[in-house]
Amino acid sequence: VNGDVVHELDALIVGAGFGGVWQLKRLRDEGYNVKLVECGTDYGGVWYWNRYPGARVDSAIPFYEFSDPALWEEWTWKQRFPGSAELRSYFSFVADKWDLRKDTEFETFVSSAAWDDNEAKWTIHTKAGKVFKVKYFLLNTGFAAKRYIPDWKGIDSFKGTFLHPSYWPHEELDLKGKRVAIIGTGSTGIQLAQELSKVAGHLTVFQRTCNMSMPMRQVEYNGPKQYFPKAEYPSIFEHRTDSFSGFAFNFLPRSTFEDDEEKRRKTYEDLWAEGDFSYWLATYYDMLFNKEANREAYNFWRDKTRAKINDPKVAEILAPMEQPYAFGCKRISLENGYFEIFNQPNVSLVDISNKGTPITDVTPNGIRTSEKEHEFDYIICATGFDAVTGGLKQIDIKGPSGESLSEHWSKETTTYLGMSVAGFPNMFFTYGPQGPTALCNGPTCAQLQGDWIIKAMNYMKEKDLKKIECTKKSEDDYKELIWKLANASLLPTVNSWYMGTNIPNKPREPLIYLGGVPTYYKTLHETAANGYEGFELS
Ligand code: NA7
Repeated sequence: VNGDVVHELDALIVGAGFGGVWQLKRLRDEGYNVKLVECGTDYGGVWYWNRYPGARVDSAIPFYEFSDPALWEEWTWKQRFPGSAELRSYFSFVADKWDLRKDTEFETFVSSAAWDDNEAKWTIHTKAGKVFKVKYFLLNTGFAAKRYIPDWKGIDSFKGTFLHPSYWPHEELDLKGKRVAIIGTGSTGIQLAQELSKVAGHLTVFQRTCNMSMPMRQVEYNGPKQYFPKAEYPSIFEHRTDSFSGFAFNFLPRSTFEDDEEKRRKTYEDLWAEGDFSYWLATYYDMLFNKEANREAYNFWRDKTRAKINDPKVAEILAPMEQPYAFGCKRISLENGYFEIFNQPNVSLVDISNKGTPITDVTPNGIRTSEKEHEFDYIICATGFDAVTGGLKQIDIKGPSGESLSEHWSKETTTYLGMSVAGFPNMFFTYGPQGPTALCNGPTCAQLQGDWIIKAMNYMKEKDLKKIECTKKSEDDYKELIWKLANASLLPTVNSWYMGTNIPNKPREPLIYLGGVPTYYKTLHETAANGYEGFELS
């Protein structure tokens, strides 16, 4: 290609988080000539980038690790919900154990890819000018590869430090005694606020929408004993695909109002005490689908939460008396004392919703709202990501027609099975649009989808086929299914990254598959059993 050295491979994997690491290990075991490239300098995916104080996974162990016994028999976690640094150590352990480093290239950003129909291969270029020619292009860029910072006027004029948490510096940042602003109260904003409230001279949290965050109930381990005995792990991993969300728990088999008030209260109390995502994903099966059931869940959450907050005005912003949006239809976060920080004298809350005082611009000294200027040394912009599609669209990927993925998805996102796109042969992605992403945890998805992709590649090899591509019809039918599943739930009633509405002008559409892991798993299985139904193989 234009005289460059071309590296020929069976497959190029992009992204060294759970998805990419699993595929590298499995594909190599199956005898493929494969490389993994990653723009960071080490493994970990979101955990490589997210180093802000308090960064922590909110999926419990052992659901947030690989199911390979060679790993879990040896690896012992220190916490039920490990922090970012421990997760990076885990990735290093995995890389050594599976001997991944020799086939991984770091500091390698894939900038473009184009399909050559004559050769039935992808030509892939990196930013540094490296060229790969491969049969399969496997994207594991995750759902949070593209940061989002609103285009407020004046950001460049700010004299202090302005940063997005997923670009937190690798060296420690001394915020002791400083005036710190956090904008955004998603999982990141909440975790950060909990930690920074301990050190900042004054911390101001700017909230646009309240986060219906629930107690995490962290557990510390001082020895080999983990939350579940390791003897149970094989069965736990096997049964992940029986759970709607890929965990140990499932929705209750009864609806909210099948129980009388007393029984319902007891059920809520038990789920609340359990911590984890129980109150969200192990509750009555109709909670995400029925308005009244949802209101009941909200009211319990609201009362529990308000009881933690001293100032009724602050409580009204953090947990309004009147339900502001459907409970659980925006990503729920798990908290460790988040609401109590607002009882501290060094923490304040600013309501930047339309009912309050929205941010108008950033000034040399801080943040101006419709009410006044707030002065800061640090502004931490925890405003999230162009989630799910952003990481894929930022690569210039062109199929045989010359149309780019970004063009293909300009009006709406279409995929088949949340892993492939019509017009983009031999390209698969994991943890992306229209997969069980976000209501399922990363490693479960990485293994489930990764294994299916590898099975498809093996099938192609067995039958001596060159090209696999989903049809436009299967893409259209799948899109209809995605909407049907979403419309049966309350999800489309809420603005969130699940619906693409966190980014101005992004199409409003469900970006996640709401059928649950068991149905998704069954569909994948059936598709494969029927000779990759919905795909054209040639
Ligand atoms: P999220 O969950 O997308 O949260 C972003 C936060 O930033 C959220 O509170 C937003 O308020 C707020 N935001 C975004 N844009 C603006 C503007 N323009 N003005 C004011 N506030 C804004 O990102 P996170 O990084 O916290 O978490 C990402 C995922 O990581 C999370 O869902 C988990 O899966 C793990 P909004 O709610 O939109 O009103």
